[in-house]
Amino acid sequence: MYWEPDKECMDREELEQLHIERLQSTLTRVYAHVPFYRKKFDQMGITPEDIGSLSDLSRLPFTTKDDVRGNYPYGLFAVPLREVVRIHASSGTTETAAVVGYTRNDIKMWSNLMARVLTAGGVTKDDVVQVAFGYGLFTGGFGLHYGAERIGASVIPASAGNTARQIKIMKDFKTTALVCTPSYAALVAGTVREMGIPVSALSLKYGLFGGEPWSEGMRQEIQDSLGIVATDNYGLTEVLGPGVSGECLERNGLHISEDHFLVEVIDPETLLPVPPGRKGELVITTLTKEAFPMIRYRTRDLTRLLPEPCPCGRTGRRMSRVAGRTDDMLIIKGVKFFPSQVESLIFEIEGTGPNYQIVIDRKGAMDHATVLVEAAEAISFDQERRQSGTLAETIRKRLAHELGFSVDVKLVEKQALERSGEKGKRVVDNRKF
Ligand code: DLL
Repeated sequence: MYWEPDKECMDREELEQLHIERLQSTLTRVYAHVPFYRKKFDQMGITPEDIGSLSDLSRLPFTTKDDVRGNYPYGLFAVPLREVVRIHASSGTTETAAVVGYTRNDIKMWSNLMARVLTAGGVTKDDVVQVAFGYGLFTGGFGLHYGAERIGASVIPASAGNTARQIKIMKDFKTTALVCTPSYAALVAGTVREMGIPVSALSLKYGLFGGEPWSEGMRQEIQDSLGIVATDNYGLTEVLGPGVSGECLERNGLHISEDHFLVEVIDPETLLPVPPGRKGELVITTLTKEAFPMIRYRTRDLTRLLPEPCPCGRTGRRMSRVAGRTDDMLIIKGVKFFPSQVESLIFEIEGTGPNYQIVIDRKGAMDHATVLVEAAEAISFDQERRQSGTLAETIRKRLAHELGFSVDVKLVEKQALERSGEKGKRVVDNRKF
């Protein structure tokens, strides 16, 4: 089942023609309306007219997360604010977040691409879709909500959290499709079991999960415990939000909506394309976005393109599930952050040394983070015990406030933490994806 068969099953030759036309019009638009791009193109001595074929793509500059942050908040918008009907932002402190905008057409396009993903994952207008992603600056809630509504499904905007209530809603409202992060789905599955609710008491058929990495093993577990077919979907704020790619019921990789995105996979060291089918960093150029076009955005996500055709008949190439990142961004309980955010916060608190370590474990379905912080002075056990307890509590509260989820904090002796060479070892991730 397709949402837009003429687009999803488009002939590859026709698609390539569309690519070049849309690329040229995007380049013309950013050159005219985004000073950041005009300056970059001028410095490199290129104009939009120089890009006559797709093989010229590599002449264009990359755009990075730092470029987006450096233009905070609206510097990369290609339309005046009066044409922007929605603003979203990636997680992070306000200044480090990527702020993105959508015109009315962008929202329409986004809804359609989300409808493709949902349809590919089995959802029809007869479904009751429970969206358990956060609604807010995060793109997950609204993105999937609009897509499901576009299909004509009955949408429950449950938003994130309160698992027992989610399950009650799921049971009473006869939810047939659950939409959330895979780790939250695993938590829901575990809680359903703990509450002694038999799967037969639920009406669930499909799960559409994304926003963070997960494994094939985790898919099996969620599918078995909830009695559903679970598909993966991918996207990122800077490029659109969810809706860039999603699996069909074959569950063998995520179909990219290539009529809207031009994708490349590069070696993150040499920045050159990897041979077809090899793993590398995904780079995306948007082809139809009006408010926030992106040229060769380095996603930092590692994946590979799967060239073999899919039995479902879609011609959009597939990407393998995201297998990690080329930077140090962490995703815990669906929240994205960088160790540097933890570092600057610890740095501001008196009594802490400069060294810290984030230890991540998965207990059952749940991720759990412990932040070990070296004290500035030696902790003499008895005398300072109470004081160090207070310090750990202060750090814990500040981190919970900054990150939006709670972590354990343990104060350790000065120079107690492991180092690798000059640097402290900032992250110990014991999870398996
Ligand atoms: O997570 C958009 C999204 C929401 C996608 C809901 C799917 C479902 P950001 O918060 O900007 O946007 O985070 C984007 O999350 O670069 C990946 O590292 C990671 N990510 C997103 N989807 C997947 C996935 C949304 N299916 C960052 N598998 C991306 C692995 C994913 N990682």
